[in-house]
Amino acid sequence: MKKLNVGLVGAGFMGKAHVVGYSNMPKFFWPAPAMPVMKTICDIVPEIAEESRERFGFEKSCTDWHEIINDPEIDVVSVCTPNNAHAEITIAALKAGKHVICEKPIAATLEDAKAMAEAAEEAAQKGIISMNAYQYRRVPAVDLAKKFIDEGSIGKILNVRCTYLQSWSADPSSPLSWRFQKDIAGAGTLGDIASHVIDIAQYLAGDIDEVTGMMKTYITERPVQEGGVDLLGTVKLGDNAEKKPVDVDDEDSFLVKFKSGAVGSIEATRNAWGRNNFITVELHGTLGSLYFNYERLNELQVCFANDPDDRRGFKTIYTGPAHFHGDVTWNIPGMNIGYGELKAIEMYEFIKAIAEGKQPSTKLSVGYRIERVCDAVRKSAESGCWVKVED
Ligand code: SOE
Repeated sequence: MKKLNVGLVGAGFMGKAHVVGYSNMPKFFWPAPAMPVMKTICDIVPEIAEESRERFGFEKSCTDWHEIINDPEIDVVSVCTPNNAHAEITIAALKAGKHVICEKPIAATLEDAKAMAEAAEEAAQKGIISMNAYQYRRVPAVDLAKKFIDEGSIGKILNVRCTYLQSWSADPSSPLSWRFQKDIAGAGTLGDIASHVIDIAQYLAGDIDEVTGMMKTYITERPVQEGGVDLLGTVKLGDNAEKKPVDVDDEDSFLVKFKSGAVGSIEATRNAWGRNNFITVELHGTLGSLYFNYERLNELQVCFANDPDDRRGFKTIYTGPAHFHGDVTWNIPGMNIGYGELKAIEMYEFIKAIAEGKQPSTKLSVGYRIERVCDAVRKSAESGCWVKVED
């Protein structure tokens, strides 16, 4: 079986998620399209780099990502750094002939996103695969929703209502990590999580054409955090810690018009107590409705207009062996999958794309279009007007 040597940059939360994906992929998908080999892990903090090498089973560690790009033995690069480093690393890796999976949002600026999509296009001509890690469209229940839509089971889509609500930054004493700094993250909630539901909305209902919305920052300063670790609100730094300003959005609410004529809304916040990974998508069509909530990710609710009046209502389909990759995960319905299995599915799609020489569905141009939707939301929040998404 062909082996692919992996170089991973950024050993934080998403670095761990990629390792879980690579190492579990062959356990589910066998024979695997190719075998990922954990070759080199890079983190700018030397202790984290070395600890992660041991913990995640890499052969080597380093603190300078150029070592990975310049290593002829590396076939695949995982970019799991904060957003402002995505472009430089991804473009260098693609130019060096490596296949790349880059975390979302694609970049911290629209210019970087464009440059990355162009570099991906150029590399694709030479058979290089690249992918943006928008994994939630690969949840089996979301895949099933897509199937219902493509089969015409809910008719013409009229309305798409999405939310992505989390609570981890609701406490003002949680730290000012890079996720609250515009020069590193590019955006707050908009790039971090609204981007995920923009992806799902466009995947299910086609391109968004125009938006109008609001962006709001409630917690305008946070305690400074040392060390660069992505604490995601798990640590409270207390009232006496030095505070610095937050210069990104906490909350975004916007209305959308799709090219198809459908309309809808998207709301996102990381400050909603009680909502943890509350990704919801509800679609109403001329023949029925679909509803998905990630907090119950093994379920899809469906309602069909043609059911008799006295029987019509939402019913719940539990995903399992009969659904997307369910034949290889767990073979009894109701055993369910979670975030770890989802990352294995994502890595399967990536490694299969490399083995077959076909770009995956979330190629970098998809990430670039999501950025253009985000840019339109930003402009609309400033002007108070409807803004067209750049084509
Ligand atoms: C934090 O909001 C975060 O880790 C996001 O960055 C991820 O994209 C999301 O999947 C989970 O939450």
